[in-house]
Amino acid sequence: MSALTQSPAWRALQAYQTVMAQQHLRELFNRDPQRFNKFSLSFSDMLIDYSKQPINDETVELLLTLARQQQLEGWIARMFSGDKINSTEHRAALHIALRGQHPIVVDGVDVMPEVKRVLKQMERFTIAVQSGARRGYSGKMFTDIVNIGIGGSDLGPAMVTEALKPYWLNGITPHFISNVDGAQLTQVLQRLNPETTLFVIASKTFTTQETLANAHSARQWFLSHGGSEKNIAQHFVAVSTNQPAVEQFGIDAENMFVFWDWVGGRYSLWSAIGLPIALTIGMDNFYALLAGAREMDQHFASAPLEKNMPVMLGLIGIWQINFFGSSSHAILPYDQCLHRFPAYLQQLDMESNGKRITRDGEMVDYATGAVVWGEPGTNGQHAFFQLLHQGTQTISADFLAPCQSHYLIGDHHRMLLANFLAQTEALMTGKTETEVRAELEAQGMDTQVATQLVLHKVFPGNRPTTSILFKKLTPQTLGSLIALYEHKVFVQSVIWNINPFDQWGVELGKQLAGKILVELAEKASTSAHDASTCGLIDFIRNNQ
Ligand code: G6Q
Repeated sequence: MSALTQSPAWRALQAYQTVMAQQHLRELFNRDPQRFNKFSLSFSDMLIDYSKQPINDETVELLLTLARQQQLEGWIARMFSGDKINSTEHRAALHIALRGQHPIVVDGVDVMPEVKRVLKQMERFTIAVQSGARRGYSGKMFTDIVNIGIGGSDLGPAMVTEALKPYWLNGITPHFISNVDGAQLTQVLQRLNPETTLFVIASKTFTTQETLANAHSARQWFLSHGGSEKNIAQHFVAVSTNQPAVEQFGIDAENMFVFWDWVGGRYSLWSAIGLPIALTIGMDNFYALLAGAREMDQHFASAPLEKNMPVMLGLIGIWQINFFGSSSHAILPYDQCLHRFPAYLQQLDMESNGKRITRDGEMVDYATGAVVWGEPGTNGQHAFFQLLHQGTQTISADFLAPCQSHYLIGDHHRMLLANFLAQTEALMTGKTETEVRAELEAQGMDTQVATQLVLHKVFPGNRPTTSILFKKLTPQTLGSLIALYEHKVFVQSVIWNINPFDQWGVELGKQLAGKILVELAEKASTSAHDASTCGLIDFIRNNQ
């Protein structure tokens, strides 16, 4: 057994889970009128309500004891001071420096002057594009930005630009190409004019197969649709840590925006990887995004654990995953602009905490990261909410919504919020057999028919949710919201004693595909794999 599962704090939580599991959330609310006040936190214009989680004062105390036992405060301080907490890659994890203001030293060098230099470079570039000082080869202004990148070099900027659509500048439309499936590139390019299209090739390593294939094909398209070799420099820029590879691709160093090995891919939207964001919403709004994240960083680094939003969100997740056995966690934004937020968080959380070896090199004997998934409300209500309400699994869910919408149309926003509130309330209270029977009788239903139907219409309730409300989805608020989840993931990694900043599982995929790519091009059958893989390779070959 691991030190963690043997520890007094862990055991106390295990014992207390059996107490809490016997109490319905409805009873907890009936018993304690202060429940909302006690189990909600607000910060800036954001509120987190975790009172609809199966907790009480004792649970919170026990979770905080676990956090202290795992030295959470020390780990937070280590992250902020630039320690190499990404131990398997011997790197710091300093996304907080990308939005920071104070010196942070890594390997004897303060990283902040470089961070500021690149931000200024981005600022000059975005102003030049937006003002028309930098134009396409025929003299027309750029109208379309195509970001070519995958994973961390795609999901963050794609999610943020969608979320901040109300802030898009006139005349510029962003597009994102990630999949190596030529369908995506073809479908985007067929709508574009090379004279007015700017390509951003985004890759930390600049060796990722999908990104390089898409970048080469985009260049080919540019050259075969009117552009010439000498125009490439005007239309292609790169964001990377690997200058030699960028130059080898044919992009001049002066059209390159750098970032650093201490920025993890899925934590990189705050760096030059955010260039398509800045080009789409303007640098001032990009700075506001950084400021929002910085505010959350300051809160995370300084608020006491019990008043600390990322800490409490992380600990509630630990309570669900490790003590109630939840293996899945739903992210349900009641905001269409956040429609890519679940996909973004899926990478952030699952790639960070989908690990089973501890920092000490031992196999864990407890669950780590949950499966993260979700869709915007109210769409989900007409799809998978059935399972949330009446299925056999208890799924913990985060509901997110802005109090104000950017889109003032009829009564839509009030209807959206009414649904948010009704769903979180119904998931918590449920509907008892007595209530259902009374309802059916009031409708005048025959008693025998009602008896047959009654169990189907019972809702057990007691389904845990956390509500996150904010005033309006501004760049600043979005920055805080993303940083909230980044830090929540970190909190959980500390409790589990795993490194959230590496991704060896992703690296494996990158190696395997390269080998099979060669075999797919060969004529003869292969016997170099298991029978299934060889059979599949043969089937593909015979059908091409
Ligand atoms: C993120 C991961 C992964 C990475 C992509 C793209 O944290 O490392 O999603 O971002 O594999 O890698 P490149 O940016 O190096 O092309």
